[in-house]
Amino acid sequence: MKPDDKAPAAHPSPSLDNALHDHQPGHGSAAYRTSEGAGGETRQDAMSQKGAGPLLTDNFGHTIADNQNSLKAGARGPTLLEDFILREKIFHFDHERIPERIVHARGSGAHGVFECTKAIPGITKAAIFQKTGATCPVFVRFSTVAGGSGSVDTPRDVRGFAVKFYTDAGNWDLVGNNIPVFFIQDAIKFPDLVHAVKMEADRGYPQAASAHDTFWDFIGLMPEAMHMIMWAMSDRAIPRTLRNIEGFGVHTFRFVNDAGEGKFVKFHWKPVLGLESLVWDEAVKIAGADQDFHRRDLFEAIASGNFPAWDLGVQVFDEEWAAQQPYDVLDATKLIPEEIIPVDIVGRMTLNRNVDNFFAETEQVAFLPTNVIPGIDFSNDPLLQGRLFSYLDTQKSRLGTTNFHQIPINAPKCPFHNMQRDGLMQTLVPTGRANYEPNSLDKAGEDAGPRAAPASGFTSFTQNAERNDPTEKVRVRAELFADHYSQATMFYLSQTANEQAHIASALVFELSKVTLEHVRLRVLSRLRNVDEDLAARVADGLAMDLPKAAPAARKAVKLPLSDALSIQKQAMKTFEGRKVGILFAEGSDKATIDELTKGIEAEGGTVFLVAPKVGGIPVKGGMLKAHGKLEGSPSVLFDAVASVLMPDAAAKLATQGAAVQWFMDAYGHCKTIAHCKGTQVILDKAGVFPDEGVVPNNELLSVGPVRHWAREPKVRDLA
Ligand code: HDE
Repeated sequence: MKPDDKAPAAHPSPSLDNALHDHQPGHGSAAYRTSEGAGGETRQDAMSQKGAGPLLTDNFGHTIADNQNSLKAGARGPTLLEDFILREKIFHFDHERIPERIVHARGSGAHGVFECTKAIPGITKAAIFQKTGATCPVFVRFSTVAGGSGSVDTPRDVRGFAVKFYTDAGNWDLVGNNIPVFFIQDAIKFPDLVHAVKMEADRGYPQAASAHDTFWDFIGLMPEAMHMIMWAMSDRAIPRTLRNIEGFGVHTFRFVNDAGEGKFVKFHWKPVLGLESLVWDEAVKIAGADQDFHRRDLFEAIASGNFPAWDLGVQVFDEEWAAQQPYDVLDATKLIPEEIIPVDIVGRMTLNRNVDNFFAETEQVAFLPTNVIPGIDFSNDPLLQGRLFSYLDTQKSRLGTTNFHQIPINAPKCPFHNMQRDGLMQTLVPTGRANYEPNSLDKAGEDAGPRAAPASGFTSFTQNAERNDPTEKVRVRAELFADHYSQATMFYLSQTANEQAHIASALVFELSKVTLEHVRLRVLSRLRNVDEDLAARVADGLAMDLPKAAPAARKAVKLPLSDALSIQKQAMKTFEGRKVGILFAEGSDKATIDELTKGIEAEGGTVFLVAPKVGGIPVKGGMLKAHGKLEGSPSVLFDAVASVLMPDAAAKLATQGAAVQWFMDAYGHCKTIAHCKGTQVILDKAGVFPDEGVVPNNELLSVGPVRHWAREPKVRDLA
């Protein structure tokens, strides 16, 4: 507040000189002048009053003279209704939010490019796969499923992986997840699934969590969910970054070639940086340390030129092969192991540009599984079939108008013409009279508008590759849909022993949050059908007796195991895309820090310097500024840590909870800890014992930012 003794100025006084009162260029060209108004309010007024630069206007172009004060009847009087400037500003603000997505509300988006790296014209006529080297722009939105748009990034949850390809033949949206199977087989159960997992209807919690009664109640009653539950309880559901997740189209789709021949296809995205996940304790701590951990990571990686990339792979198979499998390829709770049908890489997607505006792009992007291009078609998967109705519908409710395709992020980048007209928020101005067809207006010299193209337009695949009797109208599931356990068992047994322990522990954690005992028992009875040892471990973790196994609708079959299902079996020992936190303090040796940094950066990693103070502290060899303060930069934010400390600084830090916790967590999360001799006093206090991942600083590069899973039984009791 301004002191009272200053006379209220009728006009802003430009003479004040503190740091605020400067002349700065505006976003465009006009400079503005900062001054103080009568009440001490900061005014930033344009230097030019003539509209030479960006003058502040209302939405109808009227220049605004005062953006600090509303119009009042006297200095202490009521605000006047005629203040159209105030009213418009608040009116617009009041309507800034649109309904958030009913699922996948929290998401992060980015632009990129897709390049076809292997043309497959014999298999599909899809424009984007005709020529090796062909490219098209893409927009990707990653998401969590259960939480609201303001929830955290690291809950245990499925991640959405939705890609919009802006091809020359129109938009193709591949709206998938980071898990190749789904909870349910039939779209009619989707609203029930989502109601069950979202916060409970009466109490409004828990937010972004599946560990509660209603979810597990539903799951226990849906044996078909068991395979998906194995994935959801595995480390796949707590990814380290969005750059380290796989993506899957989930459903069986169809490729159609020029000759009209159809093949079934499953789509896969393989992250170039490899798969990586968090440990549960780390995911929980990150939720507190940085709610936006994944969103920030993606944004920063792209902003710094470390563009994340994924290879697009396809598993192509025909109906004869499908007919011989012990499961139904139309059943979205089943996958095709890649050891059986290899994933053929046909393209690469690179995300190279952040959004300019989160709302306009990430929030307003509208994905539609019905967006396919000639050469790509649907199968009769009953889950996919339901999605074909749902998404168009939801966009109307979210974006409010059938013209949502005109929003720039949704519009195709190829020309589009039709006779659809008008509607709420129409922004196009079609000319002429040809808003119907057939017409013969061209005979009178007028524009007759566009016409259908039977040869190149989209035609639906008509052969009965599903071997189905379309004359029968039935509400049933196909026979093989009844095997709910074979693939759940295959997934569980394909994991490393440590990953199996993570799954068992996740089940114990989630079921421990379930208050209804009969729900826990029912889930245990289903787990017995997946794996007896798993069921016993979970029961033991809950201190419960094992119930009888649930009856299975169809006898399970023994399937070969698949290494591709395990994250740990595919771990990459690379610094690329990984972040190392280096702790230093007063007196630390700058040369050592510089050398570590150089080595990590040379291998494509990034370094984040952590210190007790950020403003620059004296070190041996000069001054050094940290990127983050110790208390705000816990080690959960890094893939590996190092420390360079003088003994006296280390002794002081050993009394600080934040410093001790830094190493305790890195150790507990099985990360590589590189350190100097001076650090030992903190390591001792943190209970860090030597092992192959606790090394001197000069061994950091050779050990790499891998997790040392052999350590885990020493730091936590897993189920
Ligand atoms: Fe979705 N899903 N879904 N879904 N889904 C939506 O569309 C729906 C399903 C997926 O980043 C909604 O625009 C039904 C499977 C992603 O904008 C809605 C069924 C898979 C996204 C909808 C499914 C997905 C959505 C909510 C069962 C993996 C986020 C807002 C038949 C293959 C897209 C919206 C984005 C979003 C319906 C099942 C993936 C309501 C009815 C299976 C990645 O339309």
